Amino acid sequence: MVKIKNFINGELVAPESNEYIDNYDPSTGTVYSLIPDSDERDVNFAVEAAKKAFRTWSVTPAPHRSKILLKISELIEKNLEALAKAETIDNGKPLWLAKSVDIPRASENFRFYGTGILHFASESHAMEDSALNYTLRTPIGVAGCISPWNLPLYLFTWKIVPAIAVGNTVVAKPSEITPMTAFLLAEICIEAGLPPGVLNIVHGYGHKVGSAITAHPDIPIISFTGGTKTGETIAKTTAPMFKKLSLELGGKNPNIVFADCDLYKAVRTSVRASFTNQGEICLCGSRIFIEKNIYEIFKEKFLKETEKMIVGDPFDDKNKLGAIVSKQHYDKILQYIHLAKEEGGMILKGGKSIHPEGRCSNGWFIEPAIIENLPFDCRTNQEEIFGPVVTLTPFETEEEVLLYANSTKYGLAALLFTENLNKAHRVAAKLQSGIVWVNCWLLRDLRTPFGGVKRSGMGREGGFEAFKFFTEEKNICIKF
Ligand code: TXE
Repeated sequence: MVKIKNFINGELVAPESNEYIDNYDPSTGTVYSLIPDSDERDVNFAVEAAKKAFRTWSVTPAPHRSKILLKISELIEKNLEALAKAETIDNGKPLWLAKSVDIPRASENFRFYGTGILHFASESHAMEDSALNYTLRTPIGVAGCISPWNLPLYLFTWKIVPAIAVGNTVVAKPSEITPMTAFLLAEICIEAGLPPGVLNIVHGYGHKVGSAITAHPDIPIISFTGGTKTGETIAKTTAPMFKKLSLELGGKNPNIVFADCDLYKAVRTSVRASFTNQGEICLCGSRIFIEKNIYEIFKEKFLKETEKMIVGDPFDDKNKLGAIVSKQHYDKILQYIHLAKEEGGMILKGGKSIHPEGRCSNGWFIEPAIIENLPFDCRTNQEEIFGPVVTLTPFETEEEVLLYANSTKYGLAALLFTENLNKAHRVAAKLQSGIVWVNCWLLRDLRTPFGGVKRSGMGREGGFEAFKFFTEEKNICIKF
């Protein structure tokens, strides 16, 4: 039974408590490894190591920092198979998805920010009456980075790499539900020669380790990705401490299909946007609004296309969906499907738990659920389910569908399908979300600002936005 270790001051160490938490393989419902049950003591050791490392790392020339980050990117690529296998066992997602998306994107995160840092500059402002302003952007210190279980290595690296690239050091906590690839990344960082203390990983529960990070007086900046509820808890801690805070939270994203869309593209893209990664991506389009006069034809084609979303053993490439990440989340999704029925929803397809033959018979699997006949403002259409569950709702006018789309407390992403350019621009501008995809989904340019509005978060990740978040700005004005 693998005992995962914390990564503190460049070493893989046991938790002070010497206690461990069971780590489950969701495809089989069995314990397959152990996670350090760390606490404040481990966080304190990690912060001391990070503070010490900051003294040199923050003044290391960017080309040198870049070289190490690019080395890590290469080593992730070299270890793709092992990392993808580990991610699939830990999260339950299909192996083909971990190999084609999660792990390559983790490598890309190191490459993207490892090269971006070579081009990150600042401004100067010359004043006519002989004075010059210039802006200094300097690293802040020890950054606290906390990440979720749905895209474990992908989101963990998306957070820690820009922080380190600009010269901060990091104390990070991956989700206790999917810790394995962060543990393997620690070994890669050692091999790449990342100086001790630049990255520290403390595993364990959010309410113990996560809260110790957010409350630590020597961690002036926090970057969090996870549930909106947890985001609120963190903000309550950091606000009175005046910590810099970035929150990437939940979503309940609308997908608007107009009658003048390319129907074939709209159907295929909508199925992907509904069920990829078992629907456990906060960017999934879980509320599909279809213009009335194509509602029936869209529904028929969408149901047909969803039949390809076979659920089963994530190591069998024929399966498009794997296991739900934890028993708790599996139960939560099934409860929401039950709620949908209570609210008057008609389950057109799926929604039942599945027990595949063989090794996965005790795993946590749910057949993709398609539900219609629900009002736009019922709980099923307002609350984040974060699973393979979508609703179909007809609409007649733009005003009506914008009311529906903007009716939730979230505002992360939105999709819309139309071949009418004016309509695309007009509707996109009125959608309350941080990201809008038109005739596509999850097409990502890492330079773009990434994040949500309302209760989907605060601040933006991506490109130079991330570098600006992880640095402090100072304006110096010289009169001559
Ligand atoms: O969140 P949790 P989950 C959202 C997604 C869904 C949720 C799923 O929409 O709502 O996140 O992730 C730690 N103090 N996004 O259930 O429970 C916890 O240990 C400090 C949005 O994991 O909030 C874990 O490491 N930390 C996102 C992390 O917080 C605490 C993309 C997240 O856990 C803590 C992915 C506490 N009190 C998921 N309690 C986006 N917008 O991109 C828990 N944690």
